[in-house]
Amino acid sequence: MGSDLRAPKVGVAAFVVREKSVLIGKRLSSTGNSTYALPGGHLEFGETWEECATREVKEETGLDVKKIEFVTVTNNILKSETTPKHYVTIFMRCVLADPQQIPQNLEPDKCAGWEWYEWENLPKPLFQPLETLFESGFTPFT
Ligand code: 8DG
Ligand code: MG
Ligand code: MG
Repeated sequence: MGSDLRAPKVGVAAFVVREKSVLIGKRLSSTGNSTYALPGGHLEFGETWEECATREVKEETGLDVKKIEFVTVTNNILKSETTPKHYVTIFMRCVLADPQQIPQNLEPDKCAGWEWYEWENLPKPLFQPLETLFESGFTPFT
């Protein structure tokens, strides 16, 4: 007890919703490499979930978002990674502050590019936490 230096991390992922679609990108990061996922990142010390979602969406896509709200949380033990990863992931939902704004790929070392996909027509393979959520019947649309 207490000898395991590994600890679960907190991830925040954002459903940026536009009509029936969500913004998805192919990951180039080591965790979940080549799988499709939402914009998002690690919760920083002192941040609210809303602040983290807003910051990560801006850093990764250039988009400004509003109406940021909590939707669900998942516990993800990623065993297929080179070193096992454990994330508690907070899923937030938001909409574009300016519906005309176009996503940019601002971290091309981490993402192949951002595209809008309808929820019933998501690209494959999804990042495992998103796949699990999708398979559970969850929808980010109310
Ligand atoms: P940062 O250094 O900018 O803080 O982090 P990042 O490089 O942007 O982190 P990330 O891997 O994109 O996100 C952090 C973790 O959040 C990720 O490793 C696992 C968890 N996570 C999920 N589902 C999703 C998802 O759909 N998208 C993103 N981006 N992260 C997710 O469990
Ligand atoms: Mg990030
Ligand atoms: Mg990220």
